Amino acid sequence: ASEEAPSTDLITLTRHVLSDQLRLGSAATGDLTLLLTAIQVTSKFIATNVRKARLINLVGLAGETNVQGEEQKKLDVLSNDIMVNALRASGKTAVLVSEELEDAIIIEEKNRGKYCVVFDPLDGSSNIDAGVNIGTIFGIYKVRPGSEGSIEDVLRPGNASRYGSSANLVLSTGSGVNGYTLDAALGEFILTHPNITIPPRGKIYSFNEGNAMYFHAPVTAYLNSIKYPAPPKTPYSARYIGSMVADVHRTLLYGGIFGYPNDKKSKSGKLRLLYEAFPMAFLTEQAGGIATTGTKRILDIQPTSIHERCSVFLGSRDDVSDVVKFFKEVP
Ligand code: AHM
Ligand code: MG
Repeated sequence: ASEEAPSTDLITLTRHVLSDQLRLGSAATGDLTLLLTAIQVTSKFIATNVRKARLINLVGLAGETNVQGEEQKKLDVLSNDIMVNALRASGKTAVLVSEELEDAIIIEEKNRGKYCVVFDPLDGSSNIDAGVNIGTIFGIYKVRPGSEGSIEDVLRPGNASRYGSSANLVLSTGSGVNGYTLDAALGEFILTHPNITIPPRGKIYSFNEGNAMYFHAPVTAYLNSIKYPAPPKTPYSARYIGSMVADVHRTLLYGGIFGYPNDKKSKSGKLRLLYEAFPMAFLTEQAGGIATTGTKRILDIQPTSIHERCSVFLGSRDDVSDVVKFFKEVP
């Protein structure tokens, strides 16, 4: 067997973002790099807490309080606190919107920077106890010129936001998508999946079909078309984890389609526009795919409130185009 010498030239996330900024010749102040450093630390901190919590759950019979006598916080609340504390302390943020918090946080003047961060601190939390992949989703906006930080800075179409990400850190700074894997020994995210590109067509569909009886006609017709195709075509495979971070991650790498449509019961769908649909739509488009509500490009939606929801179909160009066709043709 051939033995490869270990690489002595690691491309860490920080190095990669810095070189990207130099390459683009942007007036790099280092602010974005510092903000991303803070976000990386939160990802590591949240990841260790998720692992610890699994162990704590095993000894959970001892009671619901830890050794210090403090009540265990639910992991999603804990993750939210980790994000808020780190982002505020970074000095680079002006507005924070979290799935866990009813209201946006406007950062006080002494800590204020020029970025707004929208995030879902621990997406897929219904999967925590099963040890299934969960992760953080975030989007970063610059405050509008002259603004001191207000909700209006984040109530902007998704293409005004610049970056989005998730579990095995996947990041786009607006010129393609890169995947980084945490090297636990080094404590660094290492570039392992440069320039992720979604295959133009896949063989996988990812929907919660438990909602099928509520689906609108175009969605039902589309799903039937991939499950009962006219020969010689063969049916698609179903894969649905129920963690958007994991389902979208797979879709980016393998192709196919992920969908969480609105339906007769959930009139606006389930996923949140600002910190679920926008970041994932951004990553998808940057990787060469499409993200739509079925009738409209997700990144073009003008949000009107911070927690609003929207219908989502995203993934391979040809697969998502098929859904759009069904929306045009099926009444
Ligand atoms: P959450 O933010 O409360 O975890 O909900 C969002 C999650 C997504 O990760 C996932 O795509 C979806 O909800 C799954 O919903 P369902 O359980 O209805 O299939
Ligand atoms: Mg979520």
